[in-house]
Amino acid sequence: MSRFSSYFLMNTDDVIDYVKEKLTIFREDAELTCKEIGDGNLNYVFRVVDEKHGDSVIIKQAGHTARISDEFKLSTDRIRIESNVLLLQDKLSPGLVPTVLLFDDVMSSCAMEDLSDYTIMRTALLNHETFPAFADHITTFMVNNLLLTSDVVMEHKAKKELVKQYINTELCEITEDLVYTEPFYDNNNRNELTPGNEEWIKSTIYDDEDLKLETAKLKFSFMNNAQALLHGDLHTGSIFIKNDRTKVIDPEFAFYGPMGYDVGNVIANLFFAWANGNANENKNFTEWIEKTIEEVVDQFKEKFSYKWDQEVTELTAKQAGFKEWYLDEVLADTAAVTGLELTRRIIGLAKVKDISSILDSNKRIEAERICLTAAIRFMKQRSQFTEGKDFVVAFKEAEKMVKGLKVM
Ligand code: SR1
Ligand code: MG
Repeated sequence: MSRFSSYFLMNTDDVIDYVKEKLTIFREDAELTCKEIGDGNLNYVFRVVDEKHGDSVIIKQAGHTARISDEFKLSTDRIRIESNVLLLQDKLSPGLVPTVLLFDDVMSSCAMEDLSDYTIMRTALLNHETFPAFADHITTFMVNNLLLTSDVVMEHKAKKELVKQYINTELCEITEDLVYTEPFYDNNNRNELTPGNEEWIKSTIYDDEDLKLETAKLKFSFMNNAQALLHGDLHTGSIFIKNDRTKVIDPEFAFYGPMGYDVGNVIANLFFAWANGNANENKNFTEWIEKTIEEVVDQFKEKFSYKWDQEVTELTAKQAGFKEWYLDEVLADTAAVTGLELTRRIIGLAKVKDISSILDSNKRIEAERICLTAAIRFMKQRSQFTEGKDFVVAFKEAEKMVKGLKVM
């Protein structure tokens, strides 16, 4: 009987036996080695290499708790969601996700293409590398996956079937707590404030009752607006990149939610890269980030509008003015989520290296205040962000305010 007919958490030796039993990609005389390479918050990721011929594969396995903390008890169903979403995204946006080779319901694991000739985008951005094709790739990914899974295009009963398949109770709860709730309230023990920034955050965020009203509205929109099948965690740690190629990984938080959730995550994480570049006084890099943010928003709008005209099937959505109204709503959500992500990564439990690796305390405090000052505006004034430059201008005004300069 197979060692893998009932679930257990594998170590590197188990994974070598596992790939020998489950996959046919390695040659007879392969000399397999395995390393655990995961650095995410939830799962275990193994890279298996045939040292003799150079073939390789990734095995990802879900445990019953999150890697970041045992406090999060999680269903291993997230691997089913991730595998199926990757297969679907590969059809909707070919070439922009890794190939899935196997999904194993018993071991809660999947096998996929090894992307080790790529770099995790957050790591590359921490080295201030630039990627001219990124805006084009990520906007194609988002437009295709979001628009083509929405009621604008899909037959509505088929879409509701997908909504059912991608109910993601526990991972949505993580987002509801870590993104939409905890960062705004001073009464939980998971927030971690940077020393020296506590009082400023208390008066600027925790004490802002109007802001909390807006984040309550946004939380209910996240929970109730089943607009499209989201990636659900589209930060720069979920993207593998090299000069001319981009691959989006890790859609385990996928579910039907508001489209702006994905777009806003991309924008916010580019702003984090900007904050790191700014703290390290790399103007070429920050200018590239600003240009890229503008391109992401503007190319998203342009491609969305073009694809809408090609693909729309719903009669009422063809009504003059509806597309423009719909896109404005998506952009308002995008702005709001940009603000939410900027806030939660600074105040909440799950930090980003772009900020936490700024070792000079004054520079880190300044970077956090710039991000949070802009974040408040993105959330409260979300309907005012209709073009790429609106995002960049608001962020640069926040920078000037924090640095004590007059805003024009
Ligand atoms: C407990 S998980 C913390 C964060 O890691 C994931 O990548 C998501 O962003 C989540 O919010
Ligand atoms: Mg992840």
